[in-house]
Amino acid sequence: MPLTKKEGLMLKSKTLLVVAAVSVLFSSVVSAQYKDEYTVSTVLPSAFPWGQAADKWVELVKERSDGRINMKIYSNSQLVSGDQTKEFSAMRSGLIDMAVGSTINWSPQVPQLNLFSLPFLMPDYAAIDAITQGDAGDAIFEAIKERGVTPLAWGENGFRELSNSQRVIDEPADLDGLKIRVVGSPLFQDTFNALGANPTQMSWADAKPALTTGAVDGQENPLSVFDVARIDQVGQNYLTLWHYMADPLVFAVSNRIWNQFSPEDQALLKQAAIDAGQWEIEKSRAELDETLEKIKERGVQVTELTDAQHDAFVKATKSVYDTWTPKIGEDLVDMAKEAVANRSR
Ligand code: X2X
Repeated sequence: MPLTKKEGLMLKSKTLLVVAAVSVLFSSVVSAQYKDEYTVSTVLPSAFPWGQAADKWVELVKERSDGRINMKIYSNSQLVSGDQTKEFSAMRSGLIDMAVGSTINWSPQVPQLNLFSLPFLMPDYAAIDAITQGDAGDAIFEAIKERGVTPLAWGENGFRELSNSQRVIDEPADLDGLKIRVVGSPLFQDTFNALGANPTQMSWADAKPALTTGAVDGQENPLSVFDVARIDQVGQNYLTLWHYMADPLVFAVSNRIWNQFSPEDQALLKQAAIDAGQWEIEKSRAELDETLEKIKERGVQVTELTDAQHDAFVKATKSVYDTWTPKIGEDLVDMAKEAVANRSR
């Protein structure tokens, strides 16, 4: 039976609707398809344990997915023009897919991450592990997730030691008036102000030039960073092993990207991150003694603190806890302190 003009029009518009619906469906399927390559941001490249942690993750994921999931590392914070404190926001907004990042660099966006920067909270590696592997670590991962990024595993940058170009530092008074490069949240300003120093917030990209020209007198970084970046070559002749804090690394994926992976691939990405993190933590801890020897051989004067000297630094920085515990969260700080007190050694 031939269609009336009205029926014909209705059919046409229905067909159009179906076509439109199918194309919407199709494009959403297409957008949920995996990318050819995922960007992975790091600050430090492959010469450092940090970069090696990212390399390992990429390698394991490629291998275990039979080449279906490919990730490419962009080091030196290049995806955020060198400003490492923007890495977390860039991941959240979808500009960066994944990262292996330091708790220091993400602390401006995730206040809970300042926990690790509380001076002298963690006396040894067992203390770091007690926090990251326990309830406090879980609470921190939840806080990261709530802010738009899915954390998968922990890695390690290391205990941060203090270097400078001017003098031996073995008591707070030695820091008086020294210009110290710091990065991350204002917590570091508070710590170094409490010690009488003159802290300046600066990216890693700007740090070495500033040390070279003498714009700053000192800096703090793990021994591996001091060694590989050859910080001794820019006049940093004095190194104090004060272990005042350590920054764990976090392997993470932007939530938007995470939700596009199948549950099986999410599990694959996570297990690979856990394995890469464990591998890197063990490796970087095992290399430490040798690294310190190398640094000493280059003529850097290394100072170890007696218990009394150490206590003087602890005492001088107590005020940082008063200011920052409310910002980090009283419960989280208590949980972490308890984990440290009950750690197995
Ligand atoms: O900038 C630093 O000091 C570094 C490389 O250790 C971090 O990204 C926190």
